[in-house]
Amino acid sequence: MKLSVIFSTALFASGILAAPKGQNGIARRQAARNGTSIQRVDRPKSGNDSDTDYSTNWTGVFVVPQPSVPSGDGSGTYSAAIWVGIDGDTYQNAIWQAGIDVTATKSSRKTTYSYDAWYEWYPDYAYDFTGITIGTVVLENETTGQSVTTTISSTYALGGQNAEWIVEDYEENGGQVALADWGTVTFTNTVATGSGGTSEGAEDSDVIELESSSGTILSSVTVSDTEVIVSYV
Ligand SMILES: *[C@@H]1O[C@H](CO)[C@@H](O)[C@H](O)[C@H]1NC(C)=O
Ligand SMILES: *[C@@H]1O[C@H](CO)[C@@H](O)[C@H](O)[C@H]1NC(C)=O
Ligand SMILES: *[C@@H]1O[C@H](CO)[C@@H](O)[C@H](O)[C@H]1NC(C)=O
Ligand SMILES: CC(=O)N[C@H]1CO[C@H](CO)[C@@H](O)[C@@H]1O
Repeated sequence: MKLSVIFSTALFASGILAAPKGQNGIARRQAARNGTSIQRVDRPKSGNDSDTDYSTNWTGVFVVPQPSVPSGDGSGTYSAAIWVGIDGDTYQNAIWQAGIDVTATKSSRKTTYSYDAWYEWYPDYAYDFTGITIGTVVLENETTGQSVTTTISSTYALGGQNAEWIVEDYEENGGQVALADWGTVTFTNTVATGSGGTSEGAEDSDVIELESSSGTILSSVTVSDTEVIVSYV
């Protein structure tokens, strides 16, 4: 995932803004606007700088890293903030900044990751962006301990109204696939935590059985607090 933070158009060629020492903030920002104090990263005349992106309108584009718990450290929450900004080093009356917090939360069983995007015009507080939703999925083969993690973002914020445990006769090429006998699938640890921090088990869930177009019931579902068991019948 790449996150780009755009402060203004066509002013800064790179994320590196070098302030001449000894000027006050406004003169320094004017000088920066005039292009006289920007430490520019120029397109290389020869050679191949494949690590640098060039843009006339974007600054501060970075690839969001996956944070990890420092080796040897135990359970807990570990975070870092990554941001770009204007002022705040030599000029301390205001900072205009935006970025993300990356967090790794380690428990005895697993480590989860989360990302929050925010902006702050110091001395005001930092505000979270609500328009961007970032979702992380971790799939782990518990036999081998191998896992894959993917994080994507969307401007379609989730409503947070449902948590689902599903066996589906899915669609492909415009029609439902021929349904396999899946035997019995047991979803364990069926707990969902909402934005308010309250956790709900599956016991009071709505159960939806799978029914063929001719009216045959093809599934049998039982739910408890911590399990959803879906059998083919
Ligand atoms: C910026 O440019 C304007 C007009 O080109 C000039 O009047 C001004 O003095 C410049 N400011 C600085 C800080 O260089
Ligand atoms: C630059 O280097 C990258 C990988 O090192 C290569 O894929 C790319 O083709 C090179 N581009 C040019 C213009 O040489
Ligand atoms: C999980 O790992 C085991 C052992 O290597 C393998 O047999 C199995 O196919 C893996 N399961 C999945 C869903 O990849
Ligand atoms: C609004 C605008 O011009 N956006 C462009 C900024 O630059 C990037 C890449 O350099 C383009 O992809 C955007 O279209």
